[in-house]
Amino acid sequence: MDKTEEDMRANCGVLRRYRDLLPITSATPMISLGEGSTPLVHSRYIGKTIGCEELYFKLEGCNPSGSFKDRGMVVAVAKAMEARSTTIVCASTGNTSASAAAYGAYCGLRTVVLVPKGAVASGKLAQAIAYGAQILVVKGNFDQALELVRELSNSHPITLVNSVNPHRLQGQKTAAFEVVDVLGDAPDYLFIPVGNAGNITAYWMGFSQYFAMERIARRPRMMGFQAEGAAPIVLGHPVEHPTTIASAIRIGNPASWRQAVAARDESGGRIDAVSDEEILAAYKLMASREGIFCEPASAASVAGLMKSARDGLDLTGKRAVCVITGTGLKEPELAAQQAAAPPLEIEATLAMVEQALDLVAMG
Ligand code: AN7
Repeated sequence: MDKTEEDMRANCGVLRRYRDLLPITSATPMISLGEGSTPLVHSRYIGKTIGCEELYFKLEGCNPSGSFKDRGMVVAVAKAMEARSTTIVCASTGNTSASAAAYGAYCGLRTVVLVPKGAVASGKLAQAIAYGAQILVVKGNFDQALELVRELSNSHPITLVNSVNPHRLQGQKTAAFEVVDVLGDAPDYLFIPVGNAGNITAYWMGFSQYFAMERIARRPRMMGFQAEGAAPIVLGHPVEHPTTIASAIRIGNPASWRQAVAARDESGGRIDAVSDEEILAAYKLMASREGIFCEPASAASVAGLMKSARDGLDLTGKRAVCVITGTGLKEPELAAQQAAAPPLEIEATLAMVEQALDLVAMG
């Protein structure tokens, strides 16, 4: 492969790191905000509680805009520039809009984002504002916003950068490459949240490509998790009014539905639902026991892992990877709301600090 060790060390971005495995031509601008090459962290707590010694978290919140979306966005935006497009558009539950706005700003493109009213985490909206995107707040849900941008991009010279743009999934598949490149092989199981179902599709593409290249001897079982109130794939029909605390995956009619079902079936995996209570419990456990502050949608994969173990999935001697799709900093209010009590306020004296900590003065 035409890939230097130096590129790997420098975190040169997804386009350079995996240029031979992506739809890149000599005319593709090799842009990068430093996306990809995210950490794969060994679990020190949750793995033990479920008898899985080799559990890893893929920290996609470490990408430049704080979610996995940057992997696909960098490819979609590079290809848009290659095609001389000057405007990009997306509908989003938040992270896609933050990512599109970041790369749009970096590349000097006009970026338009449609977000469902009152349904996007504050940090994601703040990002789109800061990066200078044109934001349209739609009086409707994500599925309606996606329908609108599909129509818009069909009738105007505007590039749609939702995951229905095939370049998005091409970029996102690189996360599967990285997992294998670090572990030296495919894991036995991949646990992942499912919203619009692009990411589970992309990981399966990535593992399948490495499998075809004989880089891995087998592919992992794909274990996808939707939120109970927004679980169309589990139910087998669209959900008109999806509800869940995990706003990122509040999606009732996933664009990559068929591909996600194929990934599940070809891999011998499952797509199941987890409740908001399970999501919140996993969200808290990840931060307090693993040191990983993720967003609730990301915790759905951890909740799904724990539910699978409770339901009898034996992970002894198995290697499992949980995809942690975005950072908890996107929605700081939620962590504050979940606190048992507000932080203690004290006078600025050592005596007060010692008293508050039940420490006896050393004299
Ligand atoms: C943190 O930003 O759909 O199944 O518009 O932000 O590929 O949709 C976000 C989805 C998981 C689900 N975790 O991934 C959007 C959007 C986080 C997310 C998902 C999303 P897909």
